Amino acid sequence: MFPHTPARRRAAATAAACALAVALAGCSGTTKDSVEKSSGGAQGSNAKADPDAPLKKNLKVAFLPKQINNPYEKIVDEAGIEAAKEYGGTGKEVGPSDASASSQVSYINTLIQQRQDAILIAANDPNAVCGPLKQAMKRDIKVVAYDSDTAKDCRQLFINQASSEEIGRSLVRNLGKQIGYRGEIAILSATQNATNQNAWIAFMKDELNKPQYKDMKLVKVAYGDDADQKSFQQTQGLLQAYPDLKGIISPTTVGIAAAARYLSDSSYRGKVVLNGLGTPNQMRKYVKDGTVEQFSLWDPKKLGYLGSYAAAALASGQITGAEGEKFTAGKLGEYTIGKDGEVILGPPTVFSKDNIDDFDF
Ligand code: RAM
Repeated sequence: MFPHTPARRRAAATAAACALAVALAGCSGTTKDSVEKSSGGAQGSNAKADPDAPLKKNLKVAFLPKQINNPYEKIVDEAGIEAAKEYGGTGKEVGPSDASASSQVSYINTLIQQRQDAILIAANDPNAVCGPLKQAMKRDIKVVAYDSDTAKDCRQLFINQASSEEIGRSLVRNLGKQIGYRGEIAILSATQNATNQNAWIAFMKDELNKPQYKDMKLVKVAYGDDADQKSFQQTQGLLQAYPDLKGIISPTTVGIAAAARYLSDSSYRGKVVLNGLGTPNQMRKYVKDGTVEQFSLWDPKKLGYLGSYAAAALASGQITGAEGEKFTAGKLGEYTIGKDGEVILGPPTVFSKDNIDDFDF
């Protein structure tokens, strides 16, 4: 049904390999300089870690989400603020109302002026936030990316919710199974610059190059900008433009909820498969009404909690961000810093009608 001539296959494979290389290097325009430090980002190799140092009291940590009105980011940040109370510090959340590339810059500048001990950022763009974040690190403000990374030399740690590779590949595997490995599919993403989205999409494309997906064709990557209305309209647009569409992967909680809302009220309900990343509370009704069979996510509360403790460990000198260093994240226990200052929370959970009522977030 979908001709895969050798030339087309080769071109597709090259494109996917490039996309993957970009994702692995930290995305769009990340330079060699930004990955030159083998461990721990900007300051990881200079300072010395003291694993026995106690967590400092009265630390001020600030969460800067992609956008303030994203329900997922809210859960993450609130959990991080709660964690700060646990270790005797103060947390807060500030941020823009849209997820555009440079919308976070002025917030970083204000947080520097306020002399926060640590800034935690879910970056809307890997590079646009780099100048001010480097300024922050120069002034000994620790920088932790979470959810969506910056270029590697613009932060000391990246708290990743799950392995980016596992997220990307598993979404394709899951959707493939659901549609019998056959037919046109589309991706409904967030913003075009989001590091996390682009890393996942690169792995999705790479997965799709495997022989078992030869009868599946990715026809379009659409961008809903993590805005509910735009994501809803993009879903409608996809279904109009590709009447044979068999499946949509939306690796964003905003996108998948808007797409599910569109599908549930349309003639496509139960015919077009929707999979991706969503919160159980936003997706519950669509699982119950048969619009969505399954989707995945991790526990966003744990992500915020882990990020908060990692920031405190950095600001207390327990860790510097170098590979191999360990720290204790309160009740979550011990974590080890991996390559390039990455700390991984754990594998994602798949939600379906069988388990969705066990979760409340
Ligand atoms: C949205 C955002 C966020 C992503 C989740 C899964 O809320 O795009 O960055 O991690 O979805």
